[in-house]
Amino acid sequence: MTGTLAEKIIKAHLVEGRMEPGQEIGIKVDRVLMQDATGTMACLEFEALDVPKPRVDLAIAYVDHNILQTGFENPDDHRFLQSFCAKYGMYFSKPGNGICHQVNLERFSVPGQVLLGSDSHTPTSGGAGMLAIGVGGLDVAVAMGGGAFYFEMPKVVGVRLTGSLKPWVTAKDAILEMLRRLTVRGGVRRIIEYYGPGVKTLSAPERSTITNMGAELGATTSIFPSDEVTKDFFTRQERVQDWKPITADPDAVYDENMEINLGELEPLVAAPGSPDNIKTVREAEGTPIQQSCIGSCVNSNYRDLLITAHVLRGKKVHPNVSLHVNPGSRQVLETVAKAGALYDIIAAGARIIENACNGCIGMGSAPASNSNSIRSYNRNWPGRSGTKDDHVYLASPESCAAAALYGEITDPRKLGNYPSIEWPERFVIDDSMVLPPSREPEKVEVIRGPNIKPLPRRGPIRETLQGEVLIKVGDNISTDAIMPAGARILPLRSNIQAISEYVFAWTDPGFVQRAKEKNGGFIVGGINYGQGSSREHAALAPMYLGIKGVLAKSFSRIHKSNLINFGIIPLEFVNPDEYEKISVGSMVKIDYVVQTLSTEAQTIQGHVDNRAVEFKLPFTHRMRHILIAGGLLNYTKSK
Ligand code: MIC
Ligand code: SF4
Repeated sequence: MTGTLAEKIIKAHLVEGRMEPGQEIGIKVDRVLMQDATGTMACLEFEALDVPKPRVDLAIAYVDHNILQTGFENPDDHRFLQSFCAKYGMYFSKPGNGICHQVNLERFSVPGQVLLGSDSHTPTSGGAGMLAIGVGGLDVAVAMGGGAFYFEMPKVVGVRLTGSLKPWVTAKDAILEMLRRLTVRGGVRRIIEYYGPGVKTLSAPERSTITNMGAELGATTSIFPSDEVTKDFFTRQERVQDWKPITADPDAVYDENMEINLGELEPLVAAPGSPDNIKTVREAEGTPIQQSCIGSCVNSNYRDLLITAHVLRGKKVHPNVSLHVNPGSRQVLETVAKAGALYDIIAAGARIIENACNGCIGMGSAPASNSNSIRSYNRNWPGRSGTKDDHVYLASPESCAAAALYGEITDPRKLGNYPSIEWPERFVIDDSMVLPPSREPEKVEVIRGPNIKPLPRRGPIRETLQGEVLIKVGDNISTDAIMPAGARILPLRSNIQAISEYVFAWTDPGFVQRAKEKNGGFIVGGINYGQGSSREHAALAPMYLGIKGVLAKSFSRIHKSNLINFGIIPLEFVNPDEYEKISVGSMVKIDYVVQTLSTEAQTIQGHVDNRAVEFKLPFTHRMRHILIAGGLLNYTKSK
């Protein structure tokens, strides 16, 4: 593999390791981002590292998730973050300025640079040629402190794009097609790199729709080249000085190859349950819809809203449908308002929601019980919307707008002429809601509200790990299932003791009580355990409850790192059939843990109900020592 775009960027940032798939490498990070729901912890973690200010070119915290202010918790978090940023050399994007990924793409993406963000959709900036990776907050804190970011060198998958999208078929349909082909675990340990003649037919925001939802493939990141189309976007953002061209070498060799002819795609939907549950819109046509939501970090750019306005112009939303529109950023909202298109959306009867995550993470906009909601969002795991028996379909803004008008899933190609959307000559440029760090940090006091509790810590790992299996779950369990979000739980992100009461709340309401009674224990999972978000609370809260290890068939990348970062050992069965033999209440005992981790041993033998069971130890030298130290914070401090 030589000369892919991803490889070039990694090579230019490499500080340690060999760039061979599966080998651990360390890369220098140029920029970091955090959002409020993961950021308060990341800030507390940065504070614990005792580094006075960021050792990266730019560190920024956005407020976009914990937006509903139904009590003091969220505004206290906003105030904490604002004062923390002022004191510790970070930029702060105020609530109301927009969703981190959209704003970052607009104002802070830089082609060829490395971005690390404490949110799984950080790869959105990959649409502008950035190598942008989503990780847990602690990895961001360490990178911000000047540490390299360590990860397994992924395979690079080259996706050759040819042709161009037909009317009413969109970038969202292209990434849904990728999900149809690869499923939610097809991207694990892979970077998805797009190239080929079809690339130039997609604008930077459309490319970002595709790289954003690479997170749903489980990919480490996704990236597009930076070309004249990217330059055009940067020019309209009045940031052409930040632009530079960067592409793969013409003779680049990819580890794996795919091809998509954009001209052959048709409108698709992800049916309820999982983002890879793909059907054509034609197949789903006629499904009655009670709610339609257009927005979230994957599809809330200027183009998305202008198309929505075009579809709705002069018409009314169907009487049975509630249409929610959340623009991606204040820039999008202002530019759409200036273009007059906001009027069409309002006049049609849409509910304009704040420029933030909102319904995407169950922060409002929950659908009615047992009803169908079609959303231009990126995730539809059961219950994520805030309603337990939800039925969420994921589709393009075009398909969502069509459904809003007709009250049922409707092929948008029936809507007539497809408008050609002109980008504004200049977007509305106003960075006044991004506050720079204080020039007199010594005078700034970090303000902590009563819900902001100190970071819990775990001591070094024990030589013998033993306890009961407290829960057994299936394949593709998302972090939303492990540590649910939503309007009631999300405000507890700065208080681990309080939020730990909700671990597996919807999957198994007895879990927390059991964990407390048994003094901790083990979790058993299937394939791709912990897919989805970067939330380290899905490791931190189980750690608080005394979870010692997770035994699974395989793990998602970010969650596996988060478990290691908080001293919980992720163990894969050597023989996946062992999964069947384990049940809740099984006794697990693993001896010589430290001794074995101190060697390069690839397996460890444990006992489950006195039966010998082998587990893989696919850990690098560094991961072993993080585990022995009881987590990344202890490890980093000891260095
Ligand atoms: C999500 O989409 O699930 C989130 C909420 O943005 C998470 C981050 C979090 O849980 O705070 C993510 O994607 O990483
Ligand atoms: Fe926010 Fe949803 Fe994007 Fe996560 S996926 S960052 S909750 S808009």
